[in-house]
Amino acid sequence: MLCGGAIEVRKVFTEDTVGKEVTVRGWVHRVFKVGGKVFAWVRDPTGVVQVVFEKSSLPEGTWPQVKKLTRESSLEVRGVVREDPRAPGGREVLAKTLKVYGFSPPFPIRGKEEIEFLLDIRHLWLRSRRMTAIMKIKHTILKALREWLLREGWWEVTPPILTGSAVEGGATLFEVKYFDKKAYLSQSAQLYLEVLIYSLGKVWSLTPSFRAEKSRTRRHLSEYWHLEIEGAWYDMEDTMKVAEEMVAYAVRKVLEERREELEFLGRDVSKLEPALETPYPKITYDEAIERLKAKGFNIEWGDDLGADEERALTQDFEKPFFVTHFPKHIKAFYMKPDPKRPEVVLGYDLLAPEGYGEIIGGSQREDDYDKLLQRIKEEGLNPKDYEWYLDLRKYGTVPHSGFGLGVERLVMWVAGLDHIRDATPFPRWRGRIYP
Ligand code: NSS
Repeated sequence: MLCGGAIEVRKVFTEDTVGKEVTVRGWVHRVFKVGGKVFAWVRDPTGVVQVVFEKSSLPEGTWPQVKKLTRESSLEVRGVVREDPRAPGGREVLAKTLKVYGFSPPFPIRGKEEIEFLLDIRHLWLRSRRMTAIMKIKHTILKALREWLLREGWWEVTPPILTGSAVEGGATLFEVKYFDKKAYLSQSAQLYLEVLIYSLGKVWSLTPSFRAEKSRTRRHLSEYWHLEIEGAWYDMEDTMKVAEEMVAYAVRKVLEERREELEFLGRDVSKLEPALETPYPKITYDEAIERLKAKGFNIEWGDDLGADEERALTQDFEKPFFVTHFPKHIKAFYMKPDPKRPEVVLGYDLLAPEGYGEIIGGSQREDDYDKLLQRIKEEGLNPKDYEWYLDLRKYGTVPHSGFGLGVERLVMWVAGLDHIRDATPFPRWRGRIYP
């Protein structure tokens, strides 16, 4: 039961309501007149039910209101549930009373609108069944990731968003005025999580991360939700296990709890099933380059893998897979070089299949003071800015590893979206910050 005695629309169908009186509340999804009757499909967060209005069943004075009902009018209806095979879901509500909360002028979305227009009226487009389905899938993914981490004993912590230093390189930093100083919006909580492992051991956080990406692509936002973990005593392989188990668990939960939404979106769920089974395949960067050359790519050892290269690699796998041991010079300063092969790092990306590509980036961290200092200098960073970070290697250093997962990237793949913008209600990218 909802507040005020109403029931969720879904329950009209799932509970023993036939012949009984119920109250439902929501918004008019469609309204049409047939014969002397008015039919309204009423939508709430749980579903859509057909409500039938007949003048003779309603109190005096209600009929003029019924005739004024438009799409997106908000209302509460009390009525009797009856079976009718012509109604969606096989049941409908014959209205006995109507309370309108707000009529709606003609709704600007009628279907077939251009994407730019839909983005301009995002605040209204978010009522669509498509966006609702995606937001529910995102909810279930976030819940599952949390559940997994809490079950496995990881501490949730709250790193800052305003920061004094770059994690992932200066090129994509958003600068903000911080009183009379400069500060930056966080690109990653990693450095703070590294601090916290010295007291808590295994930590995670879910925060917005900001990247001033210059180009507009289908998989980059300038603000996204970043789930990051960091574990003391964890080596690279240990965190890869965390990554695959967590992702497999999230996919399982979505398949269990959000099948209806996946189907509504037209997602081929058989494509997700292989991801339930771990471990995920692993290839090295060297092997990735060989595979790409064999596919006709003009690429050399040392080049970074872009979206096209990643997409090509995903053709070889039906589940997420890791690419490991990237060349040191294309990765961040904090990654630990492989002691057996110092030109590559103990770092990895997890790529989602079906062309989606990177959803996770992680590594073992450099835990030696002198080597880290040298890397900071090589990258042209100011060691003064990283003094506190270097201290972690001075006061009882410990081997440790972690990763960051782009929540919208994961949603994009699981829900089968063409563009990352729909994986978040209010997308931001270069040139767009509305609403
Ligand atoms: O740059 S990452 O690859 N890695 C880090 O930020 C590490 N400091 C994380 C860590 O080890 N704690 O970003 C991690 C993930 C990446 O795999 C994507 O899934 C996602 O963050 N990501 C993005 N999602 C959406 N939009 C943009 N621009 C974006 N950039 C990264």
